[in-house]
Formats: sequence, C-alpha cells, structure tokens
Amino acid sequence: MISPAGKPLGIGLVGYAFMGAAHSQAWRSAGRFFDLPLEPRLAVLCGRDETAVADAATRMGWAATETDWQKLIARDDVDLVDICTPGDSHAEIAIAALQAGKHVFCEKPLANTVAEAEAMAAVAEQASERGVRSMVGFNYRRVPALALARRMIAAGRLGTLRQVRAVYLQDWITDPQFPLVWRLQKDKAGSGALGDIGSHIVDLAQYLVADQLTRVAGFTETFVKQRPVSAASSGLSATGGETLGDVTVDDAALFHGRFASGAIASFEATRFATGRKNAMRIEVNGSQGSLAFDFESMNELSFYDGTEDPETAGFRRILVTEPSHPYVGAWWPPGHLLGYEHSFTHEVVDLVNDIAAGVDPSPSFADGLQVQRVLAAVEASANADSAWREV
Ligand code: SOE
Repeated sequence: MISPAGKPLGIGLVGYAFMGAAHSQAWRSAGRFFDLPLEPRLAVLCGRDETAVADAATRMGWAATETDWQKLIARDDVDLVDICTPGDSHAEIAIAALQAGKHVFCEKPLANTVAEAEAMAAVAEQASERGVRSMVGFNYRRVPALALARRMIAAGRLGTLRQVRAVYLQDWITDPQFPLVWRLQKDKAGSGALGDIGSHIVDLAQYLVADQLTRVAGFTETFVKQRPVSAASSGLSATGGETLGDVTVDDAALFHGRFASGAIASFEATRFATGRKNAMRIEVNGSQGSLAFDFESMNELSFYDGTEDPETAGFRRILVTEPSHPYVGAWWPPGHLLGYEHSFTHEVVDLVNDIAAGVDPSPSFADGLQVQRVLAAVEASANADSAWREV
C-alpha cells in the first residue's frame, strides 16, 4: 500500500541480469505489501544493448530505457539510481549519481578495491549532508530469520559472544569447461569467491554480533587456472582448437579473524563445493547459547538456550513466520514461507523509509568500505605468508 500522501520516487536501474531482475521485483512489490511513505516508480532501466534492455524493461515493468548510464542519471524522472552492474563500474556510477543529487542503492561488494570504496564512502558522506542517501546491497541482512538472530543477540540471549562460524558454498564453476565469465576476471569483478560470496558472510558476521573484525588471516586457491572464452582476444592462448583465457580471481577463500571484542570467527567461501548450490550457513556461539542459520531452510533459526535445564535443553527450531518477526507481518499468515526475493524487497522497503525519514540507511557505503578492507586484508595475507593482517 502506498500512503495517500506518498510522493513518487523515480527509480533508475542500471543492469538487468540476475541482480537487475531481483531488484526490479523488489521495486515492483515493495509498495504492494508494505505501507510506504513514497511511491517507487520503475522509471528507467539502463543497459548497453538497446534491444535487450527494451525486452527486459517490458518483461520487468520499466517505463523507459536508456543505453547510457550518464543519461539515466541526468533524467528528471530519476530520483534514485540503483546499480546492478559488475563491480568495475560501481564507483564511477555511484559517485556521479550522488554528485548529481540522486540517492544510490549499490549492489555488493561495494567496489573492486579499497581505494574505490574509500572514494565512494567519502562522496556518500558529503551527499548525506545534503539529504542524499546511499546504501549497499547486502541483502541477507534482511532475511527475517537473520534479522531476528541479530535482535536476539542484541538482547543478550547468547551471553558473551565467543565464536562465529560462517560458510558460503556454491558449485557453479566446478566444470573446467565453464566459460571465463566476468565474475572470473579480476579487472571486472575485483576478486572471486572472496568478494562475491565471502563479502556476504563477512558483512553478516559483523552485523549479527554488532562488531567489526580487526584482524584476519587466510589463503585462497584457484583450482582451474584457464577457461574457454567465446571470442579470441589478446593475451589468450589456443589449445587443441579451444581458446583459453586466464582465470585471474580465486575459486575459494578460507580465512579466520578476530573481532574488536576478542571473539573469533572462521569463514569459507567457495565456488567448488560440488553439490552445494547456494549453501550459506552461519552459527554464533556465546557463553549462554548458540544460534544457527542455514539459507537452504531460510525461514528457520536454530536456537540453543544454555540457561535451560541440561536434562531437556537442545537446539530447537524457531519457525520465523510470526507477524511479530522482522518484516513478516506484511506478508502471509504464519507458516507460509518467504524466499530469496523477499530479502531484496525488504532492502528497498527500509531504504525508502529512511529516505523519507531523512536518515542514513544501513548498510552504508562506510559499512561497505569496512567489508572491502577486510577482504583486502585477507587477500594480502593470502598473497604472502597467510599470517595475520590488521584490517
Ligand atoms: C553469485 O555467486 C551470486 O549471485 C552472488 O553474486 C549473490 O550475491 C548471491 O546472493 C548468490 O550468488
């Protein structure tokens, strides 16, 4: 429901692949389930291929298209620029949009390098003083079970926090014949499993325990070092009739870290966990209890309450579908489950509310920069001796 007083908020989305589709769905449905103070309008979809972007706009409900993101930023019907492009263009688009007075929602990881993320965070801070808001898209924060986990931890249900254990397992490139897509090229993606999915579990761990990692150590591995490319270009070698290009990012990253509080954490991000499609799991252990989450059962949270009588204590399943649970009241009756796409809807709901309220949304670009610093410290450790690096 849009509040009757709701002024329109024109959205301009850059990119229309996987994340573009997820964000389109979110902008389309947010005001239909949540009471919003502003009315998101799917104004302009932007992509370089004129025909493809026109098709996508029709399919996903956008009113107009552009093939140049600079033109999208300049349009009067665009109040917010949503960036769903590969990481190599995040900084340029976000900075230009913020400087033009447009709010920005940028997919994760915030940037490909710490330097880019620093520039983005600095411009975002200046923009905020002019009432221009920005947010980075770590969508898993808005899975109701994980938002509930944060609430329970903040309420002290786990006691003193001691350990976080997080893994993000995928297997979409285990076949060596899988092509050299942009996610496998450092100049486009910044890093591999580390930045793409490792960034999610770093952000989530810090969000859940409301603390920051101060030091990390780890190593990375690239199992398949060359992959087929569709067209020959410089720097590529031809073997047995097949043109191969270098994989310039990690396939897997294993690291551990220490929080400011002294609590410790372990992380594994891999695209080589054969059979694991999108298995993101996180567990937090405290002096009085534990919480565990598995994205494959994303409507559930496992809770061990160590204050219970040991005779009957044990992990119990909380079905996170009660109207009192975060975000759930706007959807279906108890027991009717939510999915991946709802996390994106919840992101834009919070973003729109914060824009209307004149407050900075979270995670901010500064939060995105801090995650980038953690990733860079892991890379520095992995590229040398795997020893501790300060964040
Ligand atoms: C690909 O690994 C990917 O789409 C990530 O980029 C997303 O952030 C994650 O949610 C699912 O996997």
